[in-house]
Amino acid sequence: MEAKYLREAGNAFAFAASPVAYKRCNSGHINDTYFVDCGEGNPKYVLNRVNTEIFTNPYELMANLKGVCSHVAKKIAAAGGNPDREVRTIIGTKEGDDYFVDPDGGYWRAFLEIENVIAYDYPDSPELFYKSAVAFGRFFNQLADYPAETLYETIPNFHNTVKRMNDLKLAVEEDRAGRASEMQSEIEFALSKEHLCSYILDRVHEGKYRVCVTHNDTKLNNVLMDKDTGEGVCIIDLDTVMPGSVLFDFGDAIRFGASTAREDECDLSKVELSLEMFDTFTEGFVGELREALNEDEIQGLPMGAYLMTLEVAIRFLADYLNGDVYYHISYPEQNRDRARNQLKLLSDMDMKMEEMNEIVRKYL
Ligand code: GN1
Ligand code: MG
Repeated sequence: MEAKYLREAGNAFAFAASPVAYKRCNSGHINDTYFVDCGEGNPKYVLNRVNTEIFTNPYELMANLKGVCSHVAKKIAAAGGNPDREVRTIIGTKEGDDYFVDPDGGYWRAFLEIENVIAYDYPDSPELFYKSAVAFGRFFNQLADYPAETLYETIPNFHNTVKRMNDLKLAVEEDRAGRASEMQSEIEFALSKEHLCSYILDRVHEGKYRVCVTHNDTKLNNVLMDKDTGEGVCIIDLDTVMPGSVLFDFGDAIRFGASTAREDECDLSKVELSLEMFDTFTEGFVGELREALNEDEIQGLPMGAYLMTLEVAIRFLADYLNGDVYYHISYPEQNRDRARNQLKLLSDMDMKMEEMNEIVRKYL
């Protein structure tokens, strides 16, 4: 179904011509996204309604986005690249505002669409996954000298796995949707990992892992890849760019792209960690970040993958218990299925930890 005020929003922005068609983008669990066609010969655009239940301060969000995009655009221009293609270009409204605010209080923003690219929900080949690693690594490098302290925390404690575990415990206790008994074994398994939740945060506090500007949502479908060459062109979905550890970005990318199945695959026998994909991504990522990573961080990469998988698993599980208040779902049990999927991946990682450590040692 088309969102209310989609057309009003489309007409509010300073596009090259009036929109003639809209197409909904179905990936993304948080914001609503539409592709906007402004007719033959005109640039295309992306319209995005921000989920302000989750991103509660759209102005801080925009300040982060503008700062990060213009920083990256300068780096791209200096390297002889094309900033219109290699970083998000924000388009303002005809009135010169960042957002069109609809009568229901919906916050709409717009970007230039990047053409001849594709976002994969699943890596078709190790080469493709390797290229995504290089693209995420490059993005991290482009932001290495960004003043992290000027970024707003768009979602506080986003990768605080300890807090995420406490949120799960609260969800179990409250059992708002009456689903806790059905999920007993999943809850027990998740809780048995509680002692690991502070692994990254402890090392950040000890100064072993540095705090850098990180993307924090490095799913494969957040890299736009060139349709012809397969190269990573542009990193998108910059709403959670915040200070963090590089392990977050490595880990979340592995969780998503090195699984042998999609994130909501229900046949759990299909869900495993692919060590080949893990190896490929590590090679691309560490290769790109050779200068940026210290030895502790490289050694910690497998734990990054493990904890990001645990974290997303417990977030899906908590959302299912809370009655699906956070993630978009397309059928009632989807958060349950996602949680089971991620927990299966986690239990497979339990068995492959030594192999992951061995792979990482090759790149030290
Ligand atoms: C959400 O919006 P999307 O689909 O890129 C979530 C991520 C989760 C991911 C799980 C702001 O990302 O943290 O890892 O779903 N984003 C937010 O697929 O919560
Ligand atoms: Mg996202």
